[in-house]
Amino acid sequence: THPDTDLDVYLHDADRIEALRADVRAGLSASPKWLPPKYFYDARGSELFEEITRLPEYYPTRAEREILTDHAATVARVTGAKTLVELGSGSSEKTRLLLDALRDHGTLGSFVPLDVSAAALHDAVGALRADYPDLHVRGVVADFVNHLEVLPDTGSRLVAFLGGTIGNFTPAERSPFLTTLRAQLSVGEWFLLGADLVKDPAVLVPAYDDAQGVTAEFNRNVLRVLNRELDADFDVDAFTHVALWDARREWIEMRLRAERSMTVHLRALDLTVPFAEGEELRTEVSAKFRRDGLTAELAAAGFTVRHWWTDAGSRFAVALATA
Ligand code: AVJ
Repeated sequence: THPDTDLDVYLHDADRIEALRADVRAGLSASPKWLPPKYFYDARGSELFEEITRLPEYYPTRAEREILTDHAATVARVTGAKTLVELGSGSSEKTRLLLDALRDHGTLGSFVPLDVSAAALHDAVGALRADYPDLHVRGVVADFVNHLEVLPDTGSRLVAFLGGTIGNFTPAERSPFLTTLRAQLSVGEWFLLGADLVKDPAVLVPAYDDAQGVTAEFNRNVLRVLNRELDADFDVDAFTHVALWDARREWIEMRLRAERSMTVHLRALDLTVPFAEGEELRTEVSAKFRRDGLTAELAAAGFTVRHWWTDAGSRFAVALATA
């Protein structure tokens, strides 16, 4: 465990490893095989993701930053939030646009970044405290799927869930997530949601299959995580990166394709996993949204969308909804 007095820890290393073991056993025993995307983000994976956000093909980060730059002041005025909670905060880089606007508006008292990574949070909290000396910053180490009930109740909250991470849920997972989040909030509190939009696959697919191969490295990194954490022997170079657009389900799927038949051992799980030549392991779903569909899903969970903003290219949307 990270010995850190700056953080409230709800997700302990023992729970994290137990969840990893259960998820990997379930996913690699299934047909077709799958792994949850949350295990991409070890130190190397987080660095690779930061690199992805700067790629010419990966538009979501820039599009969302454009929206927040244009509308953060409106978010501050409309919500008058005293507490900003950010789910899956990572480096909290774009969040500074919101913090600045809420500070200028004069209502903000505290910021609560919530993330599974204690290391990332520790660094983010340190930097934020230095840059926002009047702000109360408290990091929460938690999993936003399992620990929503630990959101601090300091009143007049704005919960931000940015970056399009909502797309990592399947539709069946989104509904309980949104309903649970809504149940934690009081009427009049706010939810700010960043979502990537359905668009031409000629734009979507390269965003997940860039020319420099950074996304391919990010994808393969999950096998390195399993090798380290579960004493596995994946031959990482024997897997190639696949990104495809599922037009019916309107999501991008990332997969790892076994280029030869092989048997992988995960010694910590006492699990042996055969791969056929050409077999594909699903590592991520990144769903893309339409305004009507997402507004209806939010309404079904008890949220009312008050604002819907897009970037100039209509590639990405930020919705501001009230409980
Ligand atoms: C962090 C989940 C929003 O789905 O676009 C980037 C992760 N995967 N490139 C996304 C990701 C491949 C990203 N999210």
